[in-house]
Amino acid sequence: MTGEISNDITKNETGIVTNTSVHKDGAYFQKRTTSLMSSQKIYSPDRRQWLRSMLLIRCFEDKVQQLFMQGLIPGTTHLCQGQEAVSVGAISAITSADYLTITYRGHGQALARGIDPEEAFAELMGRETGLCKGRGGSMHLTDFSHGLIGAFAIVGAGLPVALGAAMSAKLRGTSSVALTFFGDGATNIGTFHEALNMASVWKAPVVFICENNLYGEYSPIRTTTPFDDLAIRATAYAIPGVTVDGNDVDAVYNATRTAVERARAGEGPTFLECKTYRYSGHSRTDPAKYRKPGELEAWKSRDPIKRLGEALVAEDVMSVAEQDTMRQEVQDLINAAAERAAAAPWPKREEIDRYVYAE
Ligand SMILES: Cc1ncc(C[n+]2csc(CCOP(=O)(O)OP(=O)(O)O)c2C)c(N)n1
Ligand SMILES: [Mg+2]
Repeated sequence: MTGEISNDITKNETGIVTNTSVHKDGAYFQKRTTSLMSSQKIYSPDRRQWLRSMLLIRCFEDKVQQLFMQGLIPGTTHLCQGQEAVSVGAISAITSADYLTITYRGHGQALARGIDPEEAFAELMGRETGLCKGRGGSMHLTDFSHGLIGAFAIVGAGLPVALGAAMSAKLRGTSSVALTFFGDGATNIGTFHEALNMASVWKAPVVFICENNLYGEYSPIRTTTPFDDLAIRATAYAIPGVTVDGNDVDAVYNATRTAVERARAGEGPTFLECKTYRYSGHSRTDPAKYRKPGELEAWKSRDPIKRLGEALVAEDVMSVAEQDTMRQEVQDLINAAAERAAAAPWPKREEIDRYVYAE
């Protein structure tokens, strides 16, 4: 396990890779994948919409950076630029009746779930019109009406909450599932292991989605974790562990779709590892000097937006000119949303602790 850090994976025709060291003959999950993938067409995913959604997240975070530098966003921010395909691909595979938990790096998932960018900006700027009335900020984008039941700054804290939502859905006899997003670093936290164990024993309808971006704060994964492919950890809990190219939105969608169908069919959880990379440092104060020379550039050449854009051109789904128009439309929308949010009122001083606890 020495040498370059790499997230190279080999893709089969479904875009999914099983962890060969776990499933030597590829039998278990490959088999399931093949049989479940056939129903995929029913959903006819709108890949133009995926492109728009990824562009929206990218532009939103460019604007977040600007607003932060202007002193309009208090605290800090954790950007997900480079990781957009995980949010968009996975969330496209669930319905409005499903649940999700996210982390402090959660702008992408919140927007992919349909949160209004203006409400998100207002939340980051601490305004009364924000998603959580400005009391939560960047790390806590939560909206029960979208099934977004929590954004957690405590590493690993979202997994047991998603498991609880999944078990509640199961016990109530609904077909809802829960997705929980977390980072590679979270797989070294106790709650990760407790949640996978319990979910397996109870066959909970939950999908554990790890965004393996190779770093936990300032530490490369090699210095904290004894192997590269985190999907191997699923074997300890007798659930499928699947590794996908997290910069390939089609692959993320397909893998999540399969895992969600498995969960809805009562067959229990899946652990999905999405190999990806964050372009920025851990948070606003991190210049990311610990990266290897050329690493960022190598990942940018596999940019998820660029890749989908090129695929849509190659497949005659969308021209470059149409994509330019879409980018401009998204940019205008983001500029207008940020402007309106910046003009929104602050919470009243005497109400500053309102909404923090249940009333
Ligand atoms: C329980 C806990 N321990 C430590 C921290 C400090 N901390 C914040 S983010 C982070 C790194 C997490 O890395 P990863 O799970 O890979 O997520 P990423 O930031 O890469 O998305 C750490 C250690 C924390 N918030 N919670
Ligand atoms: Mg990480």
